[in-house]
Amino acid sequence: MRSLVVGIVNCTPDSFWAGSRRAAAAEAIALGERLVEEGADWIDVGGESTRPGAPPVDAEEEIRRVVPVVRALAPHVVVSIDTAKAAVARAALDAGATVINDVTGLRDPGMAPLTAEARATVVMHMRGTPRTMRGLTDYDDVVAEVRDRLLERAALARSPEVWIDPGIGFAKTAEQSLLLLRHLDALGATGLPVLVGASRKSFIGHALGLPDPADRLAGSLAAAAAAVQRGARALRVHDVAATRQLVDLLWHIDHAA
Ligand code: HH2
Repeated sequence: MRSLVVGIVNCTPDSFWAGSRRAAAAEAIALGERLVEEGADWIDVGGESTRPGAPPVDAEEEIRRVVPVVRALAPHVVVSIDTAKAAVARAALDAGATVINDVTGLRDPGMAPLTAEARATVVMHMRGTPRTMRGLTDYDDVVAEVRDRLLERAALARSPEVWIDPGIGFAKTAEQSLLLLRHLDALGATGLPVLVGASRKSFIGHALGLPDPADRLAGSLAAAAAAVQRGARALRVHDVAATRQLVDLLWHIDHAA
């Protein structure tokens, strides 16, 4: 099966890559439409940055940022709402989103019941909050611990489809993010579909000596290829056109006769 390409629309003034920030709704909608033209299978709309150290955004402000964008895009493409707050997920479902993407793995007690209304839920692994997660990277066996924790959290979701995501860069050192990608097949072995978000993240910068996310496209494509070859069924990316080519060519290679 060809992996899905999930295009990122950040309705924020402070997401970690400047190129992905769209503070005005009209600009965020235009980005989403462009990513659909470039071949995105699904668009992930978020209104709160989760970069290390990011300040929290209250639910009212997050709803103000995402709802007009979800409402405009949802008639044309599958839209997920990237939020940790049940109130925001509620508003996004009402505006047409059909997938919940929760980086905290359904920590808000209101979130699990809401997943029953979504056709799919993405449960991501993280520890702590964006403010505290950099200090929470002690694991005996990061791959096994992430897998086991994801299975526990995924069991709370009520959607017909439940995805798991290792949370690249969330309470992980750069080395741990590389290890999770290297052993991604251990997540796929659970039987749940795996989504990976490695696009332009700092582990690429650490490995290649590229401090500026603007320089990390080729590294992101390498990470995407590694993920697809280890069973990832969806890639959450900023660069849809390039990732679409990558996914499609890998598919052609795998099906060459
Ligand atoms: N990464 C980010 C945000 N949401 N959701 C999932 N499921 N998996 C991820 O890896 C993931 C995610 C961070 O990337 P981005 O949205 O570009 O940055 P920011 O949080 O600064 O807006």
